[in-house]
Amino acid sequence: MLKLWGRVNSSNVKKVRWACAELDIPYERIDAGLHFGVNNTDEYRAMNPMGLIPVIDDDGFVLWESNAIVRYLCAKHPRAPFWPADLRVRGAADRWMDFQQGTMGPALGPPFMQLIRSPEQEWDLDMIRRNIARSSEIWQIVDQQLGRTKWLAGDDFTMGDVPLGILAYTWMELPLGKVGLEHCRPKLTNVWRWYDQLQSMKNYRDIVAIGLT
Ligand SMILES: N[C@@H](CCC(=O)N[C@@H](CS)C(=O)NCC(=O)O)C(=O)O
Repeated sequence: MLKLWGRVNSSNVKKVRWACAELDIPYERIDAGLHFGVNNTDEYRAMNPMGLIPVIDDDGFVLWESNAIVRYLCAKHPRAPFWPADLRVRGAADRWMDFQQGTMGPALGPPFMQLIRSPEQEWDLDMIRRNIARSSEIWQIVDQQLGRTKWLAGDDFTMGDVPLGILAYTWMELPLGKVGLEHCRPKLTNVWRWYDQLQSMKNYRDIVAIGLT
């Protein structure tokens, strides 16, 4: 059976769990990361030299990098429309996955790490302000896309909605009021509509919307 290492509250582990749920892939999960440890052992680093979660072991094939794992699982257990059969739709889905890793994640990750994972006395307010303002701008790009299409890659829910769908939960739940930045989270019509669509999905509620801490 597929093995997955990673704690359930990690946004990158959520991607893999959500994909497994959409594709009906059974798996065994081993808690790892933060207070669970495991990811700093030599054994774990032999699987993933980055020492990060998630990692999967599929019958001896070890893979890390969450978006690569989602694509691997989709290709192995193809199910449209989640893994789009049309290459152009798949390309669009890929684009939004990469956009999460390369653009939204680097903006939203640092303030998340401070506001959720660090004590208040360690907060760097200038960095938080800068990164939240940048995240807000990036959500406007997502909003423009969602003004044109129901889901990020087109008419259907696909793997392309997974990485940003998870960060949408982070964005909506981040306690911006605590640092006087609530105004940086304007009610973007299309993002909010898409977020409602996500919230209406059982897998999203069970796997993603389970709290940030
Ligand atoms: N680019 C990597 C990033 C992985 C990553 O940063 N994982 C975080 C959790 S979301 C981690 O391992 N943090 C250390 C820990 O939990 O101990 C991926 O997408 O898989």
